This record gives sequence, C-alpha cells and structure tokens, in this order.
Amino acid sequence: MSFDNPMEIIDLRSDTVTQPTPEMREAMASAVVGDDVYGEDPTINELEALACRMTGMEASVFVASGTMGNACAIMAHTQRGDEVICGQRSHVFLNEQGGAAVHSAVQLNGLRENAAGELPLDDIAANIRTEDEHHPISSLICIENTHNVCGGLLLSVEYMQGVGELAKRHDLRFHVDGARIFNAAVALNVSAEALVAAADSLTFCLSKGLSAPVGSVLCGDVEFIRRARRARKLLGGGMRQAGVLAAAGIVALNGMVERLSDDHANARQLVEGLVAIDGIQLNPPGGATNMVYFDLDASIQRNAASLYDALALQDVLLDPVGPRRFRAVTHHGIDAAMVDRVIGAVRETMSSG
Ligand code: TLP
Repeated sequence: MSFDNPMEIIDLRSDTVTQPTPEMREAMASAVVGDDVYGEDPTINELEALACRMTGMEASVFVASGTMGNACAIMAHTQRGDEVICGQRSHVFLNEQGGAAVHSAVQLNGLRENAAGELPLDDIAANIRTEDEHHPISSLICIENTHNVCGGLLLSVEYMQGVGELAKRHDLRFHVDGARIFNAAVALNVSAEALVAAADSLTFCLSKGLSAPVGSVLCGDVEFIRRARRARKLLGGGMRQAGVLAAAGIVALNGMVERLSDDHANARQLVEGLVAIDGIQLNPPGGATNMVYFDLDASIQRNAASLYDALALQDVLLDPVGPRRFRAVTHHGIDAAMVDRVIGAVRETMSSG
C-alpha cells in the first residue's frame, strides 16, 4: 500500500479523492500554528495572504470546505428574505441541502444554464426584481466556474466580466463558486485574478485537483471578509490551530496549479477513448477541463448501477450521477496509463453485455 493510492484502485468518482503529497505531509508536520479565531495562526495568515495575491482580492478567510465558503459568502452578502440568482445545476442550488435557505433565510432563483454552462445575461437581467412591495429583493448573483454538473465547463473572462457589469448596474453583488477556478484559469491560459476581476467574492477549493486534504478559501474585500468571518464562527467553523491544514494548502497553491493541465490532458484522452465505444454518448462532448460526463444510450441493456458494479470489480470507480449517466473526474492520482486501463475496462465490460 502507498500513501498515494492506498487501495491501488483507479478512482475517477471525483477529484475530492486526491491524497496529500509527501511535501504537503512534511509541511503539515512542521507547520507553526496558533489560535486562528484570534487571528494568530501564522500559517493560516500566510495561506490567506497567498490566496489574495493569486486572486487579486483584498482579503480572505480559510474555511473547512467549499460548501462552508459558499454558505459564509451568501450570509455575508445578503439579508433575510433576499433572493439569490444562481444556476439550476449549480452546487449552491443542487448540492448544499438548501443551505442558503437554512443559514441565510434567502430564496434561490435557479435559472437554466445554457449549453456553455452560463446563465445568459438577458435571463439574469430579466430575473432581477424591480421595486415592488410583494417581491423579494434581488441582492446576489452566484456563478460557478468551472461548472461541474454542466460538464466541468469553462466560463470565459468576457462572460465573467459581463456578469460583473450587470450586477453593478443593478446594485447586486456577484459571488463566484470557483471550487475549481484554477482549472478554469489553467485551461483558459489566464490568471485566476483576471477571471474573477469583476466579482465581489470567490470561494475556491484546496481539496480537489490541488490535492490538499482539507479546506477552501473565501476571498473578497476587507469589510465582506469581516462579515464572512463572523458567519464562519456562527457555523462552528472557527478552527483554532488549523495551520496544520493550511500548510498543505500553501503547498497546493505554490506547486499544484500548473499541473492541472495534466488532468485536462488525461480527460481529453479519456474522451477520445470513450467516444469510440458503442453505446456511449459523451454529453457534453467533454474534455474542457478535468470532467467527463457520458450517458449509456437506449440500445444498451446495462444501466449505470450494473456498469458501476462490473467496473468496481476491476478496481475502476466511476461516479454514477443518473440511472444511465456517469461522471469521470481526472486528478493528481490518475495518469495516462490508468486512463488507458479505464478505457479498456469500459470497452470490454460494455461488449460483454
Ligand atoms: N463537489 C463535489 C460534490 O459535492 C458534488 C464533487 O465531487 O464534485 N462547489 C462546487 C462546484 C463543487 O463541485 C463542490 C463539491 C463544492 C462547491 C463543495 O465543496 P466541498 O465538498 O468542499 O464542500
């Protein structure tokens, strides 16, 4: 057994399964720590300063997870009863247990994403409430980049700029769920800073493709982060000597960003292999970043559960996201040879009925 791949399995369920690197483990073991609720953990302070430099934001706060980052952002940006515009397939809308309603008492207005994973600017504009005593107050737009459920799709600098301008015109705030913002930046060959320049806040995850074991960073201006820190404390997220975790995050930001392009190349290789297998429909066509989504077409007897089981017996794990739909996510624990093994296993299993 190795630390890198304890089970020796090819696990494409998510990039959240990544193991910390040896360098991260060393940094964690030797991290200088303090009580972060007092602002006295030097390693967390260093991580937060680094996050600001890499995103161009004024201030930041280390949080336990992407979900907590989004929750703190929504709490800090909104008032009880406000309305938040987001995507119907966004993490905030689908995968946070309605946390925005629970923690912030706001209502989500989930708009349909287009094929590019964007909320068309006209739709956003049409959904901003006008002054009317009957209506909630629109106060926040949340955009996910990369967009996970839409296929790991990239939203361009121009689009992000457009959302920012629209938000400003209507006096709304603009939050980016950038759990995988560095995947987007690397794939677009732009800085994360350029991608979020028009946003008021950003959450990004250290624990996905960047391979740190725990944590996300929420970034914004000084006053916003002051409110977000209060929200974090309310949620029970004041983590004390969490510099042991932030230490891995620093290694992640310094050393794991550029290599995300390897994950994207492996995803493209997976797409090329899968596209040639009868009965598999890539949807969307795939390969934008580190995610591949595919459906089993109607001619195929197998469903996702039976294909999942058959592949698991061969130590290949995919993420069944619907009765006939899968997600496969490439990450630091996956190399090109593993991708070839996955393609071979899927091809054989599909052809054996
Ligand atoms: N996504 C997870 C699952 O929750 C679906 C995954 O395996 O992809 N924003 C986005 C866009 C995400 O994809 C995720 C996690 C989060 C936020 C939440 O991050 P965590 O898991 O750290 O709370």
